[in-house]
Amino acid sequence: MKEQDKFQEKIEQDEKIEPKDWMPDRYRNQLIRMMSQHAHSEIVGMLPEGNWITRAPSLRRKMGLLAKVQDEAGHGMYIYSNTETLGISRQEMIDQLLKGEAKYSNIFNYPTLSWADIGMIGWLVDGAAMVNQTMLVKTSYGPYSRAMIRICKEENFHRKQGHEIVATLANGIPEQQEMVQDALNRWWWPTLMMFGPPDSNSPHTNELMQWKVKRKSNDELRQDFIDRVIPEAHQMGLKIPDPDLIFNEETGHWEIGEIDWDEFWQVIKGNGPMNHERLETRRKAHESGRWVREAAEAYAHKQKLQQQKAS
Ligand code: BYC
Repeated sequence: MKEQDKFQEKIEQDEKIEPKDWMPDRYRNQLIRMMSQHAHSEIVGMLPEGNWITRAPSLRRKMGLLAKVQDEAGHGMYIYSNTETLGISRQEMIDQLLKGEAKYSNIFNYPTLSWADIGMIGWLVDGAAMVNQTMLVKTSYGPYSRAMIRICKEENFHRKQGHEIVATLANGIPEQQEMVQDALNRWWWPTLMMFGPPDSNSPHTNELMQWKVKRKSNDELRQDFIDRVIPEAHQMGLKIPDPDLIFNEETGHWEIGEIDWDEFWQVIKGNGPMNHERLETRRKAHESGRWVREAAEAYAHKQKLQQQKAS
């Protein structure tokens, strides 16, 4: 049986493709694109939240936020390692990010203006990420699928802590209620954009679904999220900032107004409110970590020499 046929049969039988298996170049490159973007999103995603660690309103909230940001770093490292199994080095991926050649999630190019934004990132953004990542647990590439199992467990915890922050503010004094509603107004539409462009304008979806890399399309996942999150918002007394929002009794689904796709394309092209600052921060962090990488390399080299001497 030809390699291509064996590969196709595995996909059809829902067997996982593993790093040493033969795979079409296009499958490999699509995964490198998608997984490296995912890893970069986890790393850049630490910045808007990290911004609030020193200003968290209590020790308990500070500890929760510190742990969450640390988890995101772990997810980034984990997915970079996973992507390395496809034949690209972590250094190459990081260089692409720092040169501004790689994409990362649109959502992290918006500022975190108040403490309520931290609740929104947990409840709304991690909630959206989880809908997408729960689907990716079933992706056809073995290492990515296994990474998603662990990451989803942590993301679920993040979502709960975000929900607790949002619910507390929504139940608070009028100023807190106003602050949390303002945060929802700013994060709602960019969060819906996280699922990617509409299916009719998504160049990669068809191919990725044929290979079972993606199991659901961008619009299907967006709808799953909308149907889940709107009742939660209403339960907390929050208003969805969409004058066209209606519940369709016949289909049982919420229907939203028009998403501003021009804004999405602008943000992912590098023209969002925080794109420049996010990349500058990453570049500085990379530069100031240089001595640590060099010291680790020198230490590893010394260890190797000592082992060679001893044997
Ligand atoms: N942002 O054909 P399409 C997190 C790009 S982080 C930016 O639909 P595809 C968290 C897309 O790359 C979670 N760009 O693509 C971390 C493509 O451009 P290129 C991050 C986007 O791959 C810290 C073009 O638009 N999750 O949870 O079929 C704190 C056409 O798109 C976006 C992942 O990365 C976007 N939102 O579908 C808190 C999940 N959407 O590459 C939380 C893994 C699209 O041709 N990725 N583009 O230049 C995926 O599931 C899929 O790649 C996407 C896009 C659904 C994102």
